[in-house]
Amino acid sequence: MEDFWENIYTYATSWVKEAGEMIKDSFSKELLIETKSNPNDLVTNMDKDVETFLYEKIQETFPTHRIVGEEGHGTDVTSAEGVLWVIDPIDGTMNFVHQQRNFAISIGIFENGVGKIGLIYDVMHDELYHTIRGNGAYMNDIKLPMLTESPVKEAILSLNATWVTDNHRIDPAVLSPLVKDVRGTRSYGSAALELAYIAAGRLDGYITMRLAPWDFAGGLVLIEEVGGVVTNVYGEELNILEKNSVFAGEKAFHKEVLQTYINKKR
Ligand code: 2AM
Ligand code: CA
Ligand code: CA
Ligand code: CA
Repeated sequence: MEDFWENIYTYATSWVKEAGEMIKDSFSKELLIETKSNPNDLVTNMDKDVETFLYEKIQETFPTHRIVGEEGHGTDVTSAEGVLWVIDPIDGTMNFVHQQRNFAISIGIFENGVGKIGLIYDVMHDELYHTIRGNGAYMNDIKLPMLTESPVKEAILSLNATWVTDNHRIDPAVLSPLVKDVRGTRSYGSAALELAYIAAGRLDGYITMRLAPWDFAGGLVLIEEVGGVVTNVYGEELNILEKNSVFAGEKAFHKEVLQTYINKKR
């Protein structure tokens, strides 16, 4: 069984690196930028090209595997049975377009809904966060230690300012006391990188009210491998085929936040 996942992992990492090169090469060419659900929801030709590249490689090499991607592949996938790849070709497209950094390629590979491989590639820093379930998590060659307890008052929380201003997904009064009590807040604009940073111990938690499976699939496997927790914002298990709120974090921090801040206000 080990060899089975190692083989998939070896292909996946080489394709992700190759895709990273495609993205870097694209900076010298003209980028086509379009909008999706609203004027701030961007997509480029590179998002589509990278997804197609990965899709074709997986199809060719592992014809029985199923693939879900942000840019249109796998809209017919309704069950997590078998081996399922959940792909975000560029996570943080706004950063990609405006900053040419702070974006990532994210892949989570699941077997019957259980996370087996997590890959998040920070292309511009050439930092690959990777894990095969049960074998430890790494950033490039550096093994990531198990997460250590972080009380709220010493924690760094990642969240988008939207969730403590008027919005239609959560009462700002729920999260604003938490924002006041933590040591600091950050917002990087790439859910995948925010999740990778939790796995690397650089952030203690990340809260967002709406993510798609491809935003959290790779990060979920990485965080679980270092003893962290990934649920929805109310502490409930995530479904790998559905959009959800996401609350990822170090275990003690996650528990304290649910008990003291979120569940009290429900
Ligand atoms: P994306 O860049 O792949 O679209 C930005 O805060 C984070 O939220 C990114 O990880 C972004 O992923 C994700 N996101 C999810 N849905 C979004 C949407 N409708 N518009 C912009 N960003 C979205
Ligand atoms: Ca997008
Ligand atoms: Ca995304
Ligand atoms: Ca994306």
